[in-house]
Formats: sequence, structure tokens, C-alpha cells
Amino acid sequence: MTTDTAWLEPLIIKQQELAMETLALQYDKMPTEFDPKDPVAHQRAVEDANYHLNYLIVSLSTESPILFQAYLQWAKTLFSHLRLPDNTLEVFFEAFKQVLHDPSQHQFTENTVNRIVNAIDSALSSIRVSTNDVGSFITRNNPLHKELSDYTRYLLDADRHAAARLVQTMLHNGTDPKSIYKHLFYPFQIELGNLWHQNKISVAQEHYSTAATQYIMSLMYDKILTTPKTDRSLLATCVSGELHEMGLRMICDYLECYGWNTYFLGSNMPDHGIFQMAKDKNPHVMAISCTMTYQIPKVIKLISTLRANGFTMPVIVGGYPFNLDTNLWKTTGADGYAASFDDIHALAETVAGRDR
Ligand code: B12
Repeated sequence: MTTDTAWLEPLIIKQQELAMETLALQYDKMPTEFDPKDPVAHQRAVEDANYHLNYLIVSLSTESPILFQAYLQWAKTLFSHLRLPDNTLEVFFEAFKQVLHDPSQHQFTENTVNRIVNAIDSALSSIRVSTNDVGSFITRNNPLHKELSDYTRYLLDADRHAAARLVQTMLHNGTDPKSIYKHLFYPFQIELGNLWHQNKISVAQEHYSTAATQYIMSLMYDKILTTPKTDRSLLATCVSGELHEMGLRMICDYLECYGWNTYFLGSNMPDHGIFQMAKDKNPHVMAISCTMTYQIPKVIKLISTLRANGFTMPVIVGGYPFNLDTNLWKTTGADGYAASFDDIHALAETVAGRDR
């Protein structure tokens, strides 16, 4: 499936300019909340303005309204926990609409303005009635509920030794490593994000805990990497600028448990490096992980360039935006998508060896 994005070009080209004009209006409308003379606050406001527009543009270009709605919901929750006024997003987008409508500044067609305004209005109305309750990922029906609670407590107390001991004891007692990925590491990482989002833990706690989980995962490699191997191989990568690699790494480890040989390239990969590895290793499947929704255009470009360069292996995609819109993968030119560990394994087995 391809989408027509030419109509969005003027918005993409003028994004920076529009963001700054919108911000100036927002400052006028919220004089007590924003101080343009505070350089740190101003820098943050510029970043936020660009973020808002990035998500809007990706949602429009992929024809996926849910991506923008989910972003606004996420931003609304974040802002409320940071004690920003409830109407911050509304004021920003009302200002943005005003800027779009100003004929002296920009030459957007009426149709373009209408499409953008409709998308904004419908997303804003979807979050008007919603709550900011994110919920917890540490649920009673998790078979490792007790271990997950303990693991979380240890790491939020910055005690990675206790967390590592807990996992090693579980392995010693015969817990399947795959179960530890599914029921401990995965929900823990999501919970970590939720706690950060609600301003309940610091960035330092999130970084510490993520690094500790990576370290503890590597303590399991004598079990995971030594499983008897089949002939299946997977090249796994993120696009440039994408720093979230944990999901991809977990998938690779999970497939290794099933005998796959995985080439994990991790975060922030330049396209040329991916092509080189694809050429050298000729894997059965390529996996691309994307967490930040605004990176979707890079995923689309990577897949189309792979195809243009004659690579025929199946490409599967996944990550946060694909979980929000389970049809999004079709827009990227990929051959499949899955969300949960077992579905990803099944998908990889299904597409492997299939030539396009
Ligand atoms: C750890 C973390 C980071 C670390 C990443 C370190 C690393 N080495 O990976 C760092 C500190 C770098 C980071 C940075 C940022 N982060 Co962050 N991060 C997280 C966190 C807490 C955990 C990520 C993780 O480990 N998830 C666990 C894995 C297992 O989940 P997963 O990736 O979704 O993978 C599963 C599936 O999606 C699927 N899957 C994944 N990839 C693929 C690929 C294929 C092919 C397939 C088939 C399936 C598949 O399989 C997995 C198993 O089910 C998440 C919370 C969250 N909800 O994910 C926030 C989160 C993703 N981050 C967030 C944000 C905002 C940021 C920053 C913008 C923060 C900032 N202000 O700087 C930056 C952006 C960085 C960038 N440019 O990429 C937000 C994103 C919200 C949004 N609306 O987009 C989240 C959701 C936190 C939150 N709740 O608010 N982050």
C-alpha cells in the first residue's frame, strides 16, 4: 500500500517556520505560563512544538489518525504530571490553525488547510474526554507477578545486584529464559516508561534500570546463545536516530532460544551499514524496529531502498507505533508485523525462506 504525500510537502518544508510562529502566538496567549526570555524553557518549548508537528505530519502522511491521537493523549498525560495547564495542547493547536489560515504568510491550498485542521480537531476532541490514568503493567495475572514486583523494587532502589541474583535464582530453579523475557523484562521495561511518563521516577532511575536489565540479560547468554542452531538467520536493526533497541534485542534473544542465528545491529544504524550487512550475511529475514513514531518515514525509505537495490529477503517490522495502528506495517512496504514474542517467532518462521 502506498499513500499520496505530495500534498504535505509545503507543510514539511515550512515546519520549522510554522513551529516558531505558532510558539510566538502561544506565548502571547499564555503569558504567565511561558517566559520566552528563559533560554532553557524556550529551547524546550521549541522542541515540543516540533515534536507536536512531527507527529501530526507522520499521522497525516501515513493516513493513520490514531498515531496523532495517541501522541496527543501521551502529551496530555505528560503535561498534566509536569503541572502544565490542561489547555496547553489546545492553545498550541489553536495557534497553529491561526498560522495556517494566515494567507499573507503561507500559500497552502484551502484543501490542504482543511485536511490538516480536520485531523487536529478530531484528535483534540478524542482526548477531551479521556483520563490521564496510564495504569500499571505489573498485573496479578502475570505468572511471574511476585518476581516482577521484586525486580521492580530492587531496580528502583538502584540495587542491580539483588535484581541479578533474583534472575539467576529463577534460572537455577528451572524457569524458562523465554518466560523471563516475556513476563519479567518486557513488562518491567513498559512499566518503567509508564512511571517516567507520570513523573513518578527520574530519568536517571529509568536509565539505570534499563542499563541494569541489559546487563542482566547478558548474564543469560550462556543459556540463550548456546542453544542448538537451525539454519535460520535474522538481521535486526533500528533506523538512524532511533535509540530504542531493547525490544529488538529481546526479540533476537527470543529467536536465539528457538535456534535462530541473529545479527543484532541495535540502535541508530545508517542505511549503508544495514545494506552492507544484508549483503554479507544474506539473512532469511530482516527485522526493523521503530519506537519513535516520527521515524516511520525512515523505515519506509529503508525498505524501498532495499528493494530498489535488489534485496529480496522478507522484511518484518514492529515496535510502539505499529502496536498503536496494527495496519501501519502495510504502509511501510514490509512483509509482516507482529507484537508479542510468540507471534514474532511464528511470523519469522512463516516468512523465512519466502522470496518476494
Ligand atoms: C528504555 C527507554 C528509552 C531508552 C532506550 C535505551 C535502549 N538501549 O533501548 C532511552 C533513554 C534511549 C530512551 C530515549 C527516549 N525515549 Co524512551 N523509552 C524507554 C522505555 C522505558 C522502554 C523501552 C523498552 O525497553 N521497551 C520494551 C520492549 C520489549 O518493548 P518494544 O520495544 O515495544 O518491543 C516489543 C514489541 O513492540 C515488539 N517489537 C519491537 N520491535 C520490533 C521489531 C519487529 C520486526 C517486530 C516484528 C516486533 C517488534 O516486540 C517486543 C516484544 O513484544 C519506553 C517505554 C515503552 N513503552 O516501551 C520509553 C518510551 C518508548 N520512550 C519515550 C520517549 C518519549 C523517549 C524520548 C523522546 C525521551 C526524551 N525526552 O529524550 C527519547 C527518544 C530517543 C530516540 N531518539 O529514540 C516514550 C515514547 C512515547 C511516544 N509518544 O512516542 C516511551 C513510550 C515512554 C513513555 N511511556 O512515555 N528511551
